[in-house]
Amino acid sequence: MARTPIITGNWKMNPGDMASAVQLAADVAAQTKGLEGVEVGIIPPYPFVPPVRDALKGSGITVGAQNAFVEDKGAFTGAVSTTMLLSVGCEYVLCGHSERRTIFKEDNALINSKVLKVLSKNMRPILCIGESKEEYESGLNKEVCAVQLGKNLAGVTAEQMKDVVIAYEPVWAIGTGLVATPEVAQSVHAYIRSWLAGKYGQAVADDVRIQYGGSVTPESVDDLMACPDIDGALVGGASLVADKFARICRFQ
Ligand code: G2H
Repeated sequence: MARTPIITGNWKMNPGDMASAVQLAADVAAQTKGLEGVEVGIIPPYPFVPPVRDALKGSGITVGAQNAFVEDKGAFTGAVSTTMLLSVGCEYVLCGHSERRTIFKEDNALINSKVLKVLSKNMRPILCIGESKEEYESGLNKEVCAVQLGKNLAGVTAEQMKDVVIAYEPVWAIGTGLVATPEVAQSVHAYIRSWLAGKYGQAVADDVRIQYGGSVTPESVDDLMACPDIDGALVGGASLVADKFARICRFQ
C-alpha cells in the first residue's frame, strides 16, 4: 500500500492569541486549497483547537493536540484528557516531543502510556523520537531511536500500528535552523523502518508513515521528501507563516 504523505504544523505555544490563530488557520486553508495526495494537519495549543477546527472546516485539514494526559477525568489540575480532545475534533496527539521529554521531564514509560491511551480512543499518536546533539556526535542516533521505539511502543499491536505515525526529530535540528541532510535523515528513517519490520513484520513496517522534523523549511522540504523512507514533515517554526507552510505542503 502506498503511504500518503503527512505534513503537520506543530504550532507549539504560538501564535500569541486566538485571533492570530484563527487568521493563520484560515490563511493556510486558503493557500492549500485543492491540494491532493497529502494529508495536512495543524496542531495548535489547546485553547485554539475549537476555533482553528472551525476555521479549517471544509478544507480537509485535520487538527490534533500537542499533548494529552493518560487519565480520562478527575483531580489532575492542568491536565487535558484524550476524551476531551476527541470531543473537540482532535484526530491525533503528539507523544514524546523532545520539548516534553526535556522541559517537562516526560520519561519513556509515561510516553508509552500516552501512546496506548491515544490508540485506545481510536485517535492517532504521532510518536516523536530522536537523539541529542551529543548522541548524534557520538554516532548513537540509531541506537537512541531503537531504545525510544522499544520503550514507547511497548504493548502496541501490529494491528494498531496502522494508526501510528513516527516523527524522527533529531533534537539538534529542532528550532536551530540545522536541518539533517537528506542522506542522514533517510538513513535513520530506513533504520526506523527496519526496526519496525523486525518487531511487526515487513508488511506492517511498509505502511507506517515516518515524518522528519527539525527546522523544515520550503527550501529543505523537497530534497527531504524525495527520500524513499521520508513520508512527511512535522513542522514547527515554518508552520507559523502561512505561505511557508503551504509551500511545504506542496513539496515537489
Ligand atoms: C521540531 C519542529 C516541529 P522546528 O520540534 O515539531 O520544530 O521546525 O521549529 O524545528
